[in-house]
Amino acid sequence: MDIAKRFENNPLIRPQNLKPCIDGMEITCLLNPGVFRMNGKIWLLLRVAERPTQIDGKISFPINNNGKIEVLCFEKNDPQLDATDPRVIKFKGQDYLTTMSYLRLVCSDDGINFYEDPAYPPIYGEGELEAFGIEDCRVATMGDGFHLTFTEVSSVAVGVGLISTTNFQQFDRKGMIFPPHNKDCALFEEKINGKYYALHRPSSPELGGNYIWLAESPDRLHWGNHKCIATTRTDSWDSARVGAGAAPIKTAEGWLEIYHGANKEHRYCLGALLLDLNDPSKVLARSIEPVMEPIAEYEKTGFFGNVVFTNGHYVEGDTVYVYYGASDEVICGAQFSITEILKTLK
Ligand code: MAN
Repeated sequence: MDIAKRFENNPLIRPQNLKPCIDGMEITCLLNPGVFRMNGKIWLLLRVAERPTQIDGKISFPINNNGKIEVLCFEKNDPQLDATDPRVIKFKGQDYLTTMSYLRLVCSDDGINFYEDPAYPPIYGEGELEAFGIEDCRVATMGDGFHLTFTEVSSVAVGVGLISTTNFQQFDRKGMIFPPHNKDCALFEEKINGKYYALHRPSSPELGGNYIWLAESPDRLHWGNHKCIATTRTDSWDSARVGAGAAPIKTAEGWLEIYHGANKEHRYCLGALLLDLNDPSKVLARSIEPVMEPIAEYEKTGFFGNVVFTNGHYVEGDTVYVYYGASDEVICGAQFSITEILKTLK
């Protein structure tokens, strides 16, 4: 059952509403924003995916080669090219992304109308491990600042990077904290029994799958005591992959985590998990049916249709304002009652 109340103004931001940041590129997709509050405003840290305007018969995309943007270009009819997925291509056995993503801030006084503030620079991938870009950034707001966990993509890996900042103007890059293959990392916004906790999503293709794991750390850099807390479910909406959304929400009944699940057809929905407050490796309840499905037109068609994907929200009383990427192309918002989500869990 879909219990999301979508914003009437959806989509809130489309690719054509922003100017590309990389010379010679266009914005192809806006996706999956991190969300936080700062200076009395609501901020989205957008994932912006750029590439050159496409020419018939060719596929071209940027990569970051040691700080220099290079464009790779392949012939579409090359027998060595597999371009069946709009997001990723394979050429001569090597995988590439069709766009390069970086992170970009927009802010708002009402949570609906967003604008850019030139005082806040975009965050680009840096170094070899981010050569194909950085994606899907979660922002954990804690006593000592904002902690950003995001996907670092390159020819050697998909892993999780960490950046800490207090002002979104100076950034402390901590490097890769969860090695490949890993993504969808959400930090808990407070310590539990003296330790930091994170949800993360390693992939184990030969045995196991794309499951949500929990880890603990003394310093947010070194992670251990990993435990698998949620697997995919056969014949379900979340049969192929599951991954954490934004930071778990603390409720009287437990930590509420809104997560994404997809089936073999790559249809992405949202569901929820309830974790024990004192020991978040204990799953108290989980959605049987999704709490949100791609049913609006802008969620069904776009760059990659049938996708609702979230990794950012803010909470006000019983309401969680969820920002999400629809069809891997536009930024949207929806609100949920936390009580209502909790009631649906089994
Ligand atoms: C998947 C999708 C893409 C993403 C790549 C690399 O294919 O989530 O959007 O670019 O992984 O992370």
